Amino acid sequence: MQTTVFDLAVIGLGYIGLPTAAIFAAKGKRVAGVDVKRATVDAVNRGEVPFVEPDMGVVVSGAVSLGNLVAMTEVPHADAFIIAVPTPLAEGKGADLSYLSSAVEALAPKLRGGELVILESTSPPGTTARLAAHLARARPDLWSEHLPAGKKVHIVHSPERVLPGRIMIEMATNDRVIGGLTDEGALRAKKLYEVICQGEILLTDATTAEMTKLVENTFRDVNIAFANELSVICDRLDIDVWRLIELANHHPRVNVLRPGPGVGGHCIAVDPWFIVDAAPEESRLIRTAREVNDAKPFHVVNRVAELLRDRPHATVAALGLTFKANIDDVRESPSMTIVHALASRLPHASILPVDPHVAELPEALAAAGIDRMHPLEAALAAADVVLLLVDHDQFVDIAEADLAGKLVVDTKGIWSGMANEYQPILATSKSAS
Ligand code: SAJ
Repeated sequence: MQTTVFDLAVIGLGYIGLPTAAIFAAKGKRVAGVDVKRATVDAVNRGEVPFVEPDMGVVVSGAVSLGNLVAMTEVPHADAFIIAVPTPLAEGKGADLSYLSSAVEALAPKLRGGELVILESTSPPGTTARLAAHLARARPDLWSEHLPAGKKVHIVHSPERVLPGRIMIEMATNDRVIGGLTDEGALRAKKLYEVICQGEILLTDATTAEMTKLVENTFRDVNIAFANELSVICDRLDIDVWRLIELANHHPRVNVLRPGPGVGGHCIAVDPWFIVDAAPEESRLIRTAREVNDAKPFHVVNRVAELLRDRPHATVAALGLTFKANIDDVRESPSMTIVHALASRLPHASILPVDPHVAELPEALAAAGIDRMHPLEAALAAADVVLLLVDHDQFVDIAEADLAGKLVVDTKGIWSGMANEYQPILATSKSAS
C-alpha cells in the first residue's frame, strides 16, 4: 500500500495552525492538519471552524471540500511540517514547552530525511536549537555525518504575528520573519511561505527570530503599561487621562497608547515573561511593565469599592467580559479578574455581567456567586454604577440618556467626551463637550 506524502503537515489546529493549513490548502498544497483533539479533527473534516474568527469559515470549508485539507490525529509523512502548538506560561513564569515536546515526539518517527520543520509557536530564545537537539536524539540516523545529500532535515523558526480578529487578512499581508538553523532551511521556508504571504519575508538566525516575536509583544506591553500607569497617576491627581493623552499625542513624536482595565490575551501578557525568564537581571523595565499591567484590574476594583463605600447594596452593571473588543474570548481577560474580585470585595452589591459575545456565564464567575449574564438594557436600567470594561461596538453606541444619573466608571475611555472617568454623569454633559 502506498502511503500518502502530504506537501505540508500542520501540527496544532488552533487559532494559528488551522488558518495556516487552510490558506496553504486553498493555494493548492496538499495539507494534513493534525490535532490531538478528536472533536477538532472531526469539526475541520466537516469544514467547520471550532472558534469565532472572521472570514475563516469559508476558507476552511472551501479547502476541505476541494480535498486539499484533511484533518487527522496522527502525524503523517510530509515534505514540510509546521508546528503551531501552544507554548503557555508555566508556574514559574517560564514557558511550558510540554505541547512542543509532545509534537516533536509524534513527528520524529515520521521523518524520512530531507524534510523542512518549521516552528511557528511563540518560543523563548534557544527553543529552535533545542527542538533540533530533541529530534537528533530521537532520530540519530538522520543526524549522522555520513548522510547522503538531500537527506538533511532543516529546522527553522517563523513566528506567527497575526492579530486575533484580523487573522485571515494579516496572514496574507504581514511581513514574515524566518530564522534558520541553516541557510538552506531558511531559503526553503521562504519559498514555502511565498505561496501564502504577500508581505516581505525577512531572513535571520533562529534565536533572533525567536526574540523578534517576543520583542514585538513586549514593546506593546511596556507601552500599554506606561498608559496604565498614567491612568493611575491621573486618578490620584484628579486629571482626565483621556484628555491628557489626546493632548500629549498632538506632539509629532509622541504616541501614548490607551489605558484600559489591564492587559489580557495569551500573547502580550505572556511573552514578556519569556524574556524576563531568559535574562532576569537585565529585564527590569520589562518585568515592571508586566507588574504594572497585572495590577491595573485591582486598581479598578479599588476605585469601584471606594465609590460604593457608603452604598454596599448598590447594583453594578459590568459591561464586557472578553479580553478585547468584538471577540468572544474570555480567557486571560482582565475584565473577568475585575468582575470576579468585585463579587468578593462587595458581597452585598449586585454585580450584573453583560456581554453580547458571551452567552453563558463563565464558570469562574458562577463560582464567585454571580447568578447569570444580563441583557444590556435591563442591566443599564437597574444599575447604580455602570462599569465599562470592554469597548464592544454595542457599548460604544449606548445613548447618553441611558447613563443619566448613574455613576460611570469608563476604563476604556469610550465615553470620555461625556464625563470624566469615575465622575457622576450628567444628562447634559455630552453636549457641553
Ligand atoms: N490593549 C490596551 N491598550 C492598547 C492596546 C491594547 O490596553 O492601547 C490591551 C487590549 O485591550 C488587550 C491586550 O492589550 O487586553 C492585547 O490586545 P491586542 O489587540 O493589542 O493584541 P493581541 O494580544 O490580540 O495580539 C497580539 C498582537 N501583537 C502585537 O500587536 C505586537 C498580534 O500581532 C500577535 O500575533 C499576537 O499578540 C500573538 O499571537 O502574539
